[in-house]
Amino acid sequence: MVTTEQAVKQPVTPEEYKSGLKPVWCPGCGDYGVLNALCQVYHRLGLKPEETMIFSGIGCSSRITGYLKSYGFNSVHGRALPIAMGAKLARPKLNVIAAGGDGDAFSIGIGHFPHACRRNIDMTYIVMDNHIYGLTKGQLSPTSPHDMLTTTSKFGSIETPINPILLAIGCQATFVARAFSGNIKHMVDVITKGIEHRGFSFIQVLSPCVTFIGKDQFLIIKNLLHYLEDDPDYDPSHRTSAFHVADEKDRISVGVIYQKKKPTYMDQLEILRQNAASKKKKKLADLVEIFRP
Ligand SMILES: Cc1ncc(C[n+]2csc(CCOP(=O)(O)OP(=O)(O)O)c2C)c(N)n1
Ligand code: SF4
Ligand SMILES: [Mg+2]
Repeated sequence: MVTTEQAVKQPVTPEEYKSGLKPVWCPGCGDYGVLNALCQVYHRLGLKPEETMIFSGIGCSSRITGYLKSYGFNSVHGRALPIAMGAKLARPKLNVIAAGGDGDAFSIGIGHFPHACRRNIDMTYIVMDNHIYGLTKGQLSPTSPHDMLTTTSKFGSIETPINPILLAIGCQATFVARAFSGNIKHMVDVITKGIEHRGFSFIQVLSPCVTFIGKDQFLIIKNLLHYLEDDPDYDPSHRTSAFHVADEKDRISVGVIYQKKKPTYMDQLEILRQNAASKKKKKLADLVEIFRP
């Protein structure tokens, strides 16, 4: 979450949030869109580079930390979340983002995801989902569609893919959204809302791999997009509707799919601290009452 004090106008332009290191992503890779969107989000929120931290694992997408001027750490495969959570606990005033790919998040790193969701630490996790392992040259990932041909599923994948949005809602994440790297303006709105959310925000960005899936991936996704903002009746606080939207087969809904107010990990930690310091115990339930919508 960003406080009003932090959101004062800053003279840092979106371009100035870039580190100057030239990305080695393939021309046309969806991850360029995410990098550009993040720079615009920081600019819009008036966050200075020294007020932000970004952590990643390993993968093409995980390289994003090196391309931003904020504090950052390109860590080991699958470990973006625990490192980001630890950093937020140590420096709660800084804005913390964890970022990476579908393999990093849902293969080797999947053990961390449910706990990050249910813990509700005030931070944002952006998964650049291209349905494949890009860096290691096109192997099957946990989000690869059933039947997809990859270097490790030459006759089609026989595994049912993980649905990251269903998983996040099921694991009690308090902000769950989807964006598409082919629409940067919309992605900027979605990531901004995620950072402004008080608690753990998860954003799945559909970010095509033009090299190992092909240029068609952009067009296929674009033709299936449905913008939740265009539906005045959609209520992101309604969990059953969110599950339904997450599980659609004939279209891809983007925007804020689910959002709920809930005390953060730090809010509850503060109550525990107060209880430990005084004999008069305050119940955690009182805090939950404050956040009930
Ligand atoms: C412990 C460990 N196991 C395996 C690897 C090899 N490896 C590097 S990146 C990667 C998968 C990357 O896929 P994804 O997270 O989807 O990122 P993308 O490249 O698609 O953006 C793998 C398996 C590694 N670096 N470390
Ligand atoms: S291999 Fe795919 S994911 Fe990696 S940089 Fe190239 S297009 Fe992007
Ligand atoms: Mg990937």
